[in-house]
Amino acid sequence: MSSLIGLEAVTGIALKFAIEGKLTSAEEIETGHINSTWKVGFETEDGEVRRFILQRINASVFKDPMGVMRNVERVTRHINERVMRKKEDVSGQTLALYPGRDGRFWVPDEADGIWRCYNFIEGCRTYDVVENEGQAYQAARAFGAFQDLVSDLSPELLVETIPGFHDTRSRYEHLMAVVEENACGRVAEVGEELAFIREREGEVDRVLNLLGRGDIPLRITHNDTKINNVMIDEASDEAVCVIDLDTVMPGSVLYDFGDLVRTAVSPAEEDETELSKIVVRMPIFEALVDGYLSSAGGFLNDSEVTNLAFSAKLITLEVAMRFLTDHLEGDRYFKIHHAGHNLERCRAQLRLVAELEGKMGEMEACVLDRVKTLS
Ligand code: ADP
Ligand code: GN1
Ligand code: MG
Repeated sequence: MSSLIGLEAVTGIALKFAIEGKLTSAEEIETGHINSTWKVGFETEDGEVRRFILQRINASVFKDPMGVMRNVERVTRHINERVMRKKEDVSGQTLALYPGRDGRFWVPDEADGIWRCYNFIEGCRTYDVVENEGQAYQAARAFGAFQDLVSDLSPELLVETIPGFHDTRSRYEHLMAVVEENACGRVAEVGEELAFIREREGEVDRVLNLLGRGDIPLRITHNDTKINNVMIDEASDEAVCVIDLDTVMPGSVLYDFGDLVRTAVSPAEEDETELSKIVVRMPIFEALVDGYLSSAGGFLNDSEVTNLAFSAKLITLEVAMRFLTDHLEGDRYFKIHHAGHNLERCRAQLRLVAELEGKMGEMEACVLDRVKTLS
């Protein structure tokens, strides 16, 4: 479902950014579930076409859009400085904000929305489903490298853009409260899903307890590492750049690794309705572990490593709970493309949880095996 923002409004916003040339194209990108994202093209007088991303921050998800912008400014500046100093980025493409004509990195619209402009990462695309092990390795390497790049950024400089974002216990309790309320009368149809989630209640505290005891540290993490948040070079399959930085804030690396597994390991889409298509591809899992350890292996502690496989199950359960909550609350958070979409997404995630449980022993053995080859 495309957003209600029209071409005319986007054109008006585009002209408020300090971009040289004439706007020649504007096309909405509909892969993300949260923001309104447009690809725009500008042509200079000598015929050069440059592309940009214009994005309207979803203000009902991000209650403090200015805080989000401050975080994104800090993170992109920090990464660009580090990459320049160390020449860590082989491709030369990193995410950068473009200023508005008034010098600020955001532009307001008439409905009090906040827009920003990024460089378009050229020659790349995102995938909703990973096609091969090379892509999996590359994506995991890129998210590990991202964690490394922001590891020296002071946590006090970043606001928590969505409080309790990966507080799995709160996510569980909130779902139970929403079930109790049954505001849209949809609870009767989700008995099986609720029973499945309730059976796993004990597991929602595991990473929170590890954090609470100090067994695993709070680090600056991406927090939304789904596979379509990394740009992959179309020709070489190399991961070029991590995007979607709105949730970069202190967290656990486990949620980052887990969410990448959730979105990469199965050959089926996140909203697959033919549940038998949802399976765990072990060669892809191995590639994710290898790629992640290649860039993050140097800083992870033992407890983080031991829980990598489990993290995939935990975050998949968490995301399933979030989709179900949104379905029961009347689809207010995630963009949906048809009625019942969030329930379909929830069911697909729960099937993936079951598949991950079936492979947990194998996945844990794989992590241990790969770690040994590192040392
Ligand atoms: P959302 O928060 O809604 O997921 P994203 O920031 O992930 O928004 O953007 C949605 C999609 O737009 C991405 O999956 C990607 O395909 C595309 N996109 C976003 N930023 C860029 C960029 N700088 N260059 C090229 N494509 C981008
Ligand atoms: C959203 O923004 P996007 O589409 O990359 C969501 C993630 C969920 C994901 C599920 C800010 O990610 O947390 O895991 O959908 N982002 C936010 O697909 O809530
Ligand atoms: Mg995204």
